[in-house]
Amino acid sequence: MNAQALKETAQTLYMAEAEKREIVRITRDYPELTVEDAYRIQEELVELKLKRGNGIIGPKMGLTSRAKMQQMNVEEPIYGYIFDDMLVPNGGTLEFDQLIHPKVEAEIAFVLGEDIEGPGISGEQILAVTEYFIPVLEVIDSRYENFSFKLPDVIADNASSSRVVFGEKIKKPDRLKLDRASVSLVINGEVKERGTGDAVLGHPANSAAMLANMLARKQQKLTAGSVILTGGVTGAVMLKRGDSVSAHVEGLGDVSFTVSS
Ligand code: OOG
Ligand code: MG
Repeated sequence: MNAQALKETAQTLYMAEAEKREIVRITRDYPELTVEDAYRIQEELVELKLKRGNGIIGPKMGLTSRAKMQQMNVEEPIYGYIFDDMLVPNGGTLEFDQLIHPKVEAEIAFVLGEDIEGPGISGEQILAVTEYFIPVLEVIDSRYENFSFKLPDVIADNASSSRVVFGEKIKKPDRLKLDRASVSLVINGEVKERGTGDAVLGHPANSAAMLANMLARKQQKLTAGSVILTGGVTGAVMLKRGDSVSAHVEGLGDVSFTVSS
């Protein structure tokens, strides 16, 4: 794809989000779109959001668990960015009318006390500099028709990022084994999805490590203080108006929101 087409595609994705409009996936017209070009589109899209005055909360990994890979039929982890205008307060309301076809998933986020620069970073190195864990509900809202995409499409679309709800920031407990921690996603009082931390690449810290290594290709690093989402532990669940949603992460606590009616 040439530079002009990359910019135009980013603009199309940007407008689809702003106007809550589904679009046809890019790979329908550009079946040869590469992962590298898809990240270039994502960078243009990030640039448009920064120009609008939005700030980055932190990077996110996606498609890091088998459940998510199978559900979306994409076999490779990806990354994107969470912006400050995506924040919904814990216990707050998600405005359904602002979104296209939102889904929710339960995740674990990390906050590092030091910058980490790949390549060659391991999960152990991430854990050694982690200051906090946060239980997270991420709302994803692919801009593509029927949430149907291929790997380059979802990368270009900032990994379907839409909204995020953070639970309380928990100072890294000494003995918590996040890979064994159970994670449940509850909607209207019913457990819809359940998993353990090891569903995310064996340990959520491995996801953050992989992100550090992926960012190194662009001479970028994980920075101290930013919130790093490690990817849905379980499959994502479609949201309906009026839903009451919560997630529980063993050892970290709860996070919740309500969908507007
Ligand atoms: C892509 C976003 C994936 C995750 O946690 O796996 C993601 C999608 O499923 O639309 O955020
Ligand atoms: Mg996610």
